[in-house]
Amino acid sequence: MSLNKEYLNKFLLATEKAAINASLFVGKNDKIAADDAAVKAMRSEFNKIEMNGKVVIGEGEMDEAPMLFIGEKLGTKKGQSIDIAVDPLEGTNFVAKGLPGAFSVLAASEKGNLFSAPDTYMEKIAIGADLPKNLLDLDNSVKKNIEILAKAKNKKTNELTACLLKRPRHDNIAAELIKLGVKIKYITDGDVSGVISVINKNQKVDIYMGIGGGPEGVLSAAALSCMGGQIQTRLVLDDDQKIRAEKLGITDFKKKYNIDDMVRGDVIFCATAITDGDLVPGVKYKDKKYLVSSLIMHKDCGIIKNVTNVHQKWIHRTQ
Ligand code: VTB
Repeated sequence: MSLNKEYLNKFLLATEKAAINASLFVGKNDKIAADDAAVKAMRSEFNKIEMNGKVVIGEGEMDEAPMLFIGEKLGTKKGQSIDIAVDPLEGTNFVAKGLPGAFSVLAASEKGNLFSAPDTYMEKIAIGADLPKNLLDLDNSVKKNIEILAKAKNKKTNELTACLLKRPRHDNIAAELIKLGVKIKYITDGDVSGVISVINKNQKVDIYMGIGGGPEGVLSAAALSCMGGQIQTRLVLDDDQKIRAEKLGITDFKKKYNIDDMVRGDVIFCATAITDGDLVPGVKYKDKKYLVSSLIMHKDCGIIKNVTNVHQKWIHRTQ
């Protein structure tokens, strides 16, 4: 069964309102207030939607986060049973510092169809559409993966571009890529859009590699599943995190998750920019109105498009 097509616009309102609320904190050097504003607006919109919603990827695990925690029930408790992955503010640093690349994002599926990953690190390797299924493997060396990809794309390795989060933990990967002549596009934060860049024709990125957030991994897998890209991931867990992962039903800590292990069936994906980004422009305030732009997708309806909507001056009052 597909998700009812009316859910797309309803979910879009949740990321739009979260983005508007977070935009009030752009450049104010207050990550926590910005995140809080986004979470509260998103939650309030979710609870107006006729659904039996449940957060499977959220702001933290139960007992750790006040809102939008994994397991939290959302909606009117009538209607379809839906699992929801949220990152109300992806790129808290970007908002705090007034930099491009922040957005509010969610993905929804029918109950049981999204991988509920703990809020830990995750290894990721992602590539675009029209390539043989499960082409690359996290257990291959960087060299082997790059050579396989170059062959499949009928390119030389020095014609490829890889996107990496700029972190010391990726210095080894970067050194290998440089040896192979692969161009590196570094990002400072925001690996959901880093992963999506492999499928965005304007960005000319061939592969995303490295360790980022687990929740962001599932959200980007949902986007790629609508657009035909591929991703393989593996959780990176210390002993405490293994206990948390077990609570979410994960028993094989070394499992490699291909896209079909993380996302099944129909998917709705909404990402609304807060500050300007590679996907869409950020929230603009003009003539007492907010102009908000989003990338929205509904897999079973074949919808992948950018939309811009206008909202009257609106602030979600928290109390
Ligand atoms: C990524 C990225 C996030 O954290 O998950 C990254 O998508 C990984 O964590 O935007 P470290 O910063 O600890 O490396 C963010 O950059 C911030 O949440």
